[in-house]
Amino acid sequence: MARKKLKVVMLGEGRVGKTSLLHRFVHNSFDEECPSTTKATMYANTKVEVGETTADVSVWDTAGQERYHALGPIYYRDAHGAVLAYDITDKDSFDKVKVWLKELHQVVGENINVVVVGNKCDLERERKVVKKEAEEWAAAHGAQHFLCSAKLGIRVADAFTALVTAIVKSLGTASGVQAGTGNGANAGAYNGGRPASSNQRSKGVKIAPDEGPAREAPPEKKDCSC
Ligand SMILES: Nc1nc2c(ncn2[C@@H]2O[C@H](COP(=O)(O)OP(=O)(O)O)[C@@H](O)[C@H]2O)c(=O)[nH]1
Ligand SMILES: [Mg+2]
Repeated sequence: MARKKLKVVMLGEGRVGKTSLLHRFVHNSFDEECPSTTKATMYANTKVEVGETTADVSVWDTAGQERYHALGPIYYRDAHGAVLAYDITDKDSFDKVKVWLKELHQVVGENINVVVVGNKCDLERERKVVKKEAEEWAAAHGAQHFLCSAKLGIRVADAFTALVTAIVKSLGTASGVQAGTGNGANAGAYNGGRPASSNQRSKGVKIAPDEGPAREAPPEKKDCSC
């Protein structure tokens, strides 16, 4: 079984739900007040099995610096993938995804794997971003597009596991890939290295608890009706 150490960064405007998406993925929970007040840059460690590969994934979240587009090189350094998030009720946040992708490419190059997440799909009636436009833009940039709700736990695990799967595939089967150390300045263990919650459902992807064998992922909630 090959092992890979991966780094994934959360990108997108403030308030689109990046921290909430990460919490949903790692803890399968949602905090209405939102845990976005801490000052330090943080990351969450989780383990995802993709076929014959175990990926140790560090997902890095911002500490609010995205509001000034001032994430800095440590945040991006050695990233294998990015979750580009926008809020479906906020057109500007979708327009800014384009800026985030440009910045990402400038810092780490264009080979990085990306998924685009339209978050807050529970607020479909307040939608301001044209779904087709977002899907087409993502496809034109080689990225999968997911409509998610961190609040209701819709397709969040799908988005993350699709990204990890794409990264693992793009890296091939070579083992011992070195990625973000997860020890960058200002970083702190977000979840104490605990495994992601069991809300994964992508086929062929298993979440492996640190202390035991991998298990088949139980189903996540079904798609948004949007
Ligand atoms: N309705 C709804 N609200 C959400 C969702 N995800 C996050 N929020 C809310 O959006 C706000 C910003 O979320 P947060 O995760 O802090 O965004 P960040 O600044 O991008 O990290 C908070 O009030 C969250 O409760 C969602 O899927 N649906
Ligand atoms: Mg946040």
